[in-house]
Amino acid sequence: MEVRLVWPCGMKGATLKDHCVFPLGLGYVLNAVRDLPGVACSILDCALDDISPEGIRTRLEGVDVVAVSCWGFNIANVQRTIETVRRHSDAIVVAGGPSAHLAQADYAVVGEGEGAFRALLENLLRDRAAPAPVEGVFAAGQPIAFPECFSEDLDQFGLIDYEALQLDRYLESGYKDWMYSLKDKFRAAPLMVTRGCPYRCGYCQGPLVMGHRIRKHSKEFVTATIEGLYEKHGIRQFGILDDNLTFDGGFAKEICEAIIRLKERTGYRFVMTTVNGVRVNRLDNELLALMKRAGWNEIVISPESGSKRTLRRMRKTMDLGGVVEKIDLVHRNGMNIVGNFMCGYPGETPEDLEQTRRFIVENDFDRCNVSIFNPIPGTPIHEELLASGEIDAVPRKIDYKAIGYLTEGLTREDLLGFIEAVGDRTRFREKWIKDLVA
Ligand code: B12
Ligand code: SF4
Repeated sequence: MEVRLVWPCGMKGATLKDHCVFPLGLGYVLNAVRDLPGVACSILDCALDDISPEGIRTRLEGVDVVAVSCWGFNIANVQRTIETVRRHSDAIVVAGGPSAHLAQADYAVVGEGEGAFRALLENLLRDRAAPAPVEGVFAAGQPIAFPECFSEDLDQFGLIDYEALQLDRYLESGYKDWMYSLKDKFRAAPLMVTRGCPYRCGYCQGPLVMGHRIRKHSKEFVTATIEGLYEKHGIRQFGILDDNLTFDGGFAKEICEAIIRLKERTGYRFVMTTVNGVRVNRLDNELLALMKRAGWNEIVISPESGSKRTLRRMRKTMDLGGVVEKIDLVHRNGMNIVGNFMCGYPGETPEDLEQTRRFIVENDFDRCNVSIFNPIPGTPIHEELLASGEIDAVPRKIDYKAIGYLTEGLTREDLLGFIEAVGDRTRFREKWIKDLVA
């Protein structure tokens, strides 16, 4: 059975440099099915090879299963890709990834993909027309729910094959990790250490895709990944993509210590990042000191709002006083601090925005990123807005820089005025950046 894992092109018109997401998830899925007898699986990267959703028609000969990765930002292209496949071949279409539930595929693999996709292929090999059901896989027309089953052993499918994912070509095409204080400086690659997040923020899909329980790769897996990337691809910046690396503070310290030992043993020099942010209440002096020694120079946190009322509505259990203390602690450990904030959350008023503005300008962030709230299908707040009739069910592109939703208490001018008032507050400590590149 010939299986093609498809990474669709992203935003039309944007270059990879502007809009580059590395298909790490497909690396995990590929590993999970590679050794399956009777299956030949490879990746078709439409973003890298500039293949339009219609252009895929010339790549379908002999392909039995087309399995597409769906995110909110590429959902329109996913849909066009699926239509092309249907017009030009009789391949079975499978959708996977965070927005799999929105695609009109024959089967949607919802949530973590490895085990479910492998089981689906096994069942298709036995009976192509009517494969036995698999938990987490939904046939067209079936009501979809995010599954609760997640694999415990993250190491089981082996190290990620960054060659198969064409990391070097991604780097040539402009792929970069998001280290705000040092953009474009080092060759970068992403990796995962943990999956899952115990929190339940109303706007976030993370725990729906990867569950609420934290599951971990071993220290050995992490250091072997870093060593391989350093030696084979010249990577000097490692971006940990986890939702919540520091939730288990003890484990996060063990990971830092393992990285420090690797550096001491090999003489390697590289930096570490956690672009999605770390949970602020889990940071203590010992962890921050270890992170600094392991290679972190910038800590990203996501308070999201300076208004207690908005934080309650977001179901974000965040103590703003604690954030202020941790900003100081990060600085005392010689690292820059970046804050992610959101505006336009349902129920917000100009007074909430003013509290957030004050929180940003009165505290010592080295940079703040402000996004505009957009409801992500499947998240608790999306379902709430849908039920109240405030939004419709039509899938829309998720773009945090555009006003795609406007809550009753705010005008467009309020939102744009807030963004302007917060302004570009980048002021990284030069000394720490110089230390880094010395
Ligand atoms: C890391 C990350 C990023 C990184 C991406 C880094 C990279 N890879 O290059 C960055 C910071 C760039 C990013 C950006 C954005 N992200 Co983001 N991101 C994540 C995060 C934390 C992890 C994603 C990841 O790489 N996981 C690692 C791999 C192993 O998992 P995976 O890709 O999900 O793949 C697994 C499954 O999804 C599935 N799978 C995936 N593809 C396929 C295909 C098939 C065929 C099958 C069977 C299975 C399958 O199996 C895989 C293995 O289990 C998730 C949250 C989460 N926990 O999922 C949010 C998340 C995916 N991001 C989200 C969003 C909204 C965005 C942005 C739109 C935000 C923005 N600022 O505009 C942008 C979009 C990208 C862009 N450039 O415009 C949403 C997605 C919602 C949606 N439905 O699309 C999530 C769920 C978080 C949230 N807010 O709820 N993101
Ligand atoms: S926003 Fe962060 S802390 Fe909240 S549920 Fe999502 S991953 Fe967890």
